Amino acid sequence: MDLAVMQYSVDKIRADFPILKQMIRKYPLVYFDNGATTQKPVKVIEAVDRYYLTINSNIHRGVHYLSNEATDAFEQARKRVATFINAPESREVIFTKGTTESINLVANSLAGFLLKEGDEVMVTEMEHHANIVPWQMVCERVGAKLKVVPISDSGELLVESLDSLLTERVKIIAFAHVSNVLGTINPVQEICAKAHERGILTLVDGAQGIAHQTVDVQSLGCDFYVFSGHKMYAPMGTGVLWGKASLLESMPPYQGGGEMIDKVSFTGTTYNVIPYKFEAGTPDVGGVIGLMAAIDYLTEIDFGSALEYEEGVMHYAYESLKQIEGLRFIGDAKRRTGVISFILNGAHPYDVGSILDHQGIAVRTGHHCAQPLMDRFAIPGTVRASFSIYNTREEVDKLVAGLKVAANMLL
Ligand code: C6P
Repeated sequence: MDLAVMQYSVDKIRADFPILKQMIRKYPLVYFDNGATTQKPVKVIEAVDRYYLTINSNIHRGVHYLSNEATDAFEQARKRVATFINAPESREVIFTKGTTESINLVANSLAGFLLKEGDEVMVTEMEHHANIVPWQMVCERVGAKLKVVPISDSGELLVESLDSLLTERVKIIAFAHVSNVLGTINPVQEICAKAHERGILTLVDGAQGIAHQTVDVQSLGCDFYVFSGHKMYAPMGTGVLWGKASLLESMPPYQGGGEMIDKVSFTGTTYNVIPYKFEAGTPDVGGVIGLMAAIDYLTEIDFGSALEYEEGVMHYAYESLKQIEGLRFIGDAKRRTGVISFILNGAHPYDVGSILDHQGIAVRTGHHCAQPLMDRFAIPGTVRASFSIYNTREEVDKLVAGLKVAANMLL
């Protein structure tokens, strides 16, 4: 362990997240639902507050002082995101409402540009609905087919199956960086290389990757990388689509409206340059400024050390949960991060989650918006503990004790 990680003070980090000090049902809050959304540090909340208290104004439109200040801050945020994910150019960063909107944007835009009848779109068995349904919808519209990459019992993609699955009909493969149920880290570079050898586009759903990995879109080698701000300590309603400039430039817009146009007349409209072509209407300016503050916060605390610390807590949880009789992990990939899913044999995940909630412990239960994955394992759902840079080993001990209470009551 290097010095920076040894010096990582989780108490100091926790003090930045006042929500964690709460008592829930007379117990100190234990928050293990970070995969759904992370809590926000004071610096992010203050940045959003400051925006509304001092420079709230619409952007790219005004000549007045406030509008210029807000525009500058918004465009500064775009640069900050570009640096955070090592994008070659900040105009490749498009602000959206979140991962879901980013995927819908790419799917719908490609439907008017690349996808034709008889083509295929490839997703995987471990995808979130947000990376299945938009593709299904556009496939239906253009007469293309959705194909699925299978996974193993341990929850790893059968990457070798790509050699036969990636035929010349496949136009894009869209897959998760990290599974929101299994925690599996997919071999992004290898998949992208296989796809690109065959001229196939790649979209990486980084919703669960962005807060648990340092992301470098150039070294990952994908064409599109999408994520949500709210899963990386930023406000809800913020998200990013990163795409290669050459692709974004050739793609048609997704939504029409203000800001995305160059010239409008009743006989026709020409479109703005990227990124604005894909940012129709007034964006969540305050939220995007909050996203910039989240990136600044992660940089300040040394994100790399924070991630190493978090991995330690997750591994401790994995080893501790193993000791619980009747607990079965769903997903046992060699490379994993962020989440641990399990079932307590015979008990419904919802009942387990409710008993934990009565002890102040927040986990997520259910299908996690991944019903095809639940079908793959023939289960109705799982209990999922998802981790963050502010969780502690003491909290893991509480989770284990809470699960023992649940097991006593339910089994
Ligand atoms: N998963 C969870 O697992 P939005 O709602 O647009 O911010 O993110 C959608 C999404 C897309 N892909 C993956 C891999 C995801 O995990 C998610 C969101 C949350 O708890 C909510 S279902």
